[in-house]
Amino acid sequence: MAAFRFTTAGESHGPGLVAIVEGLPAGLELERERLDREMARRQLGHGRGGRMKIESDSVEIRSGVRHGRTLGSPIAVLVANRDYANWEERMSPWPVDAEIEEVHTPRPGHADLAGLMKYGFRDARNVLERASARETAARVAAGAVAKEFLRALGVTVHSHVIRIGSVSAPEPGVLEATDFAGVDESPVRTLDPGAAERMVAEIDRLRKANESLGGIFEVRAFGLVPGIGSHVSWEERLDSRLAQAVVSIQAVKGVSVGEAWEVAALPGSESHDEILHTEERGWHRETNRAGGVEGGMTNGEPLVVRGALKPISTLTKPLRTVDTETLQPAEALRERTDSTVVPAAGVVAEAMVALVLARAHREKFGGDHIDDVLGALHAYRERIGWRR
Ligand code: EPS
Repeated sequence: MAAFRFTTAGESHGPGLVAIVEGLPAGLELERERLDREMARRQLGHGRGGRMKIESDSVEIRSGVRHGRTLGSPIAVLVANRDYANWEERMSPWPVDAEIEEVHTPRPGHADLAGLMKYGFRDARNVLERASARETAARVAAGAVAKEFLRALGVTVHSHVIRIGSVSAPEPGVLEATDFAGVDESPVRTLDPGAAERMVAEIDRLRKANESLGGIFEVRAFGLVPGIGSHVSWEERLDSRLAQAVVSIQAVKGVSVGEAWEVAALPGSESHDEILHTEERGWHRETNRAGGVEGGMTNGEPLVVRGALKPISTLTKPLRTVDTETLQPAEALRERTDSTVVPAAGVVAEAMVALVLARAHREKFGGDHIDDVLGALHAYRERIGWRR
C-alpha cells in the first residue's frame, strides 16, 4: 500500500493545474458533482477580483477512478485555466517570437524578490506564477477526494470566517456539523448575519481606498475518534501536521489549534478540558479548549483550527520597491487582484485539513479496499468503547 500523499503542479496563467493523490483505498465512491461543488465553493466570497469571472473550475479525472469508484492507484486530477487563452504567448511552455514584457518590480510581501535571487531569474513572472494562490484550486481538488474518503468514515470538515480586516464575528462557541449548512450562502462565509453585513461594508470601504484585507478563518472537523495522529514523534503529531498544512496556504501567517492564544494568558485550571465518563454518553468533555487535540492525537472532541491571513500583497495603490534591473526606486507590480480572499481561504483550509486527516487515518487503519478501512475503524471503536 502506497503511503498517502498528494502533490500539485501548475502556474496561475499557464495551461492548467494538476493534483495527484496517492494512497487511497480501492472501492471508494466518488461523485463528480460533489467534487465540482467543492471547486465552486472556493470561488465564492465578496471581495474577489475580475479573474473569478473568467474561471469556472471543474475537475477532470485522468486516472485512478473507474465508473465512480477509486482503483487504489494514483488519482490524477486536472483543473483547466480558462484565462490561459489570454496568456498563451506570455506563458507558452515553448519559445515564442513575440517580445514578452518582464516583471522587474517585486511586490513587498510576495515571493517575487527572494524568488528572483534564489533561482537566478530576471523576470519575476517566473516566480509569481507559481507563488500565486491560483494553485489552491488544485489543493481543493485533492482535498475534495480526501473529504469523500473521510465522509465514508463518518468525518466531515467545515469552515467559516471569523474576522475580515477590523470586523470580527462573535465567538462561535459550541458548533455542530449541521450549523454550517448555510455558511456558503453568506457573501463572506460567516455564520453571523450581522457580522457578514459589516464585513461586506468593510471590504467595499477598503477596496475604494485601494486597500486589501486579511482576516481569520476557522476549520472544524466532526466525527473523529480519539487516537488519530501520535505523541511518539514530532512528525506524527497531528497538530504539527495541521500547522504546516494550514500555514502553507498562500498569505496565511499564523495558525492555532483550539484556544491557543487565549489559554496562554490563563491559569492551568481554566485551560484544560476535564475528563468525564457516564453510562449514557461514554467518554466526553464539557469544554473543548484543546480544539480536539491532546498530545498530538485527536481526543474525540471536534477539531478546531484557525488560520490568520495577511492582506493580499498585490495592491492597486502599490508600495515602494526597487527596480531589479536599474536598482532605482519604483512602484511595486500592479496587477488585477482580489481585495480579500479570507472566505476562499477557509475552503482551501478545509481541503488541507482533510488531506492531513486522510493521511493520518490511512496510517492508523490501513486496508486496500474501503471496506477493510471501515472494518478496522469499527474494530478500533469497539476496543476503546467509543460510542459517538
Ligand atoms: C492571485 C491573483 C489573482 C487571483 C488568483 C490569485 O489572479 P489574476 O492575477 O489572474 O487576476 O484571482 O486567484 C485565482 C486565480 C484563483 O483561482 O483563486 C495571486 O496572485 O495569488
